[in-house]
Amino acid sequence: MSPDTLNEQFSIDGKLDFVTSRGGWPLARIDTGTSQATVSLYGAQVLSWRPRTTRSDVLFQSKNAHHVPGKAVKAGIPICWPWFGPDPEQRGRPAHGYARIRDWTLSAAKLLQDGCVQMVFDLKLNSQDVAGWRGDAHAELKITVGETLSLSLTTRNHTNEAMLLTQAFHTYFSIGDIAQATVDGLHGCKYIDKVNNDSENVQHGMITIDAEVDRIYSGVSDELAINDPAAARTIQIRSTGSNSAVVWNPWRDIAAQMADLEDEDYLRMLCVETSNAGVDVVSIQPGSKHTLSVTYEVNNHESKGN
Ligand code: TA6
Repeated sequence: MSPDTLNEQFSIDGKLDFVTSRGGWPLARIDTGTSQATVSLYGAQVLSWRPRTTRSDVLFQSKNAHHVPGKAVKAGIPICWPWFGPDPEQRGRPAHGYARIRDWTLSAAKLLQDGCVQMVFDLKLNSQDVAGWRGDAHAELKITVGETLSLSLTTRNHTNEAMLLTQAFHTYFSIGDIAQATVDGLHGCKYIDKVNNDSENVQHGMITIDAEVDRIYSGVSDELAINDPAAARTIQIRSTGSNSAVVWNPWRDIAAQMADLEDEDYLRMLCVETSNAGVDVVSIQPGSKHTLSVTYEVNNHESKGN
């Protein structure tokens, strides 16, 4: 659908309109009064979100991001679906699945009573769309923008067999200074350390980042937080439908090798991903569904002297 057609069907006066993105696909621009956001129809990907009360965007966008059909856009909240990580069957299919490299269909957009703008996106995937995939699934993603940002991803299994699903909101947070940032709420959780031959460890205290970090935590509670003193804010992450979380920062060497990151980006980004990953594999029975949800909320630190 072109931005013109989307504007005719879905625009909301002063709150939601559609333009053409850098990659040539439609981009939704949202302004609720309490926050501003952009959402790409390619990937149904929230690219930016900034509540009025906070000084900079909550989400990181790489200046070197690819804006090319078929490639993932390194920005905001890519959706990993229907698998997280490498192709589970090792057949050379894309890492993190297809959702982030497909055009989604916008099926609804509305202004809620509380002033939030909500958009609903759909993606259908079956064996005709994906060579060698025996699945037949429907993903529905509800994005609700306001003072907080919420995403809710429902997967329906239309096959006659159980569907094994791994997935993530692969959220790139913008960080003021990675050296001062911490991730709280994972104390006592087991994690698989991808940087260390997938060894199993237990988290003690909060996470600090001073080297490459690539971990899948299990037994995760439904509330995590990123404390970012340099940006004078804490980002609360509340989830449902998930027992795992991924924490990733590529650090210097890997960032330098990634074409879609600037060399210094590892100092200003951090992925904390609400997921079903690692041992947290979801089995969806025939005709059944699973919903993974997350809400982000920014708490600004009081400035000294207040
Ligand atoms: O979510 C962490 C991770 O799986 C890392 O292992 C790293 O490979 C990263 O994702 C890649 O993300 P990207 O957005 O570059 O595909």
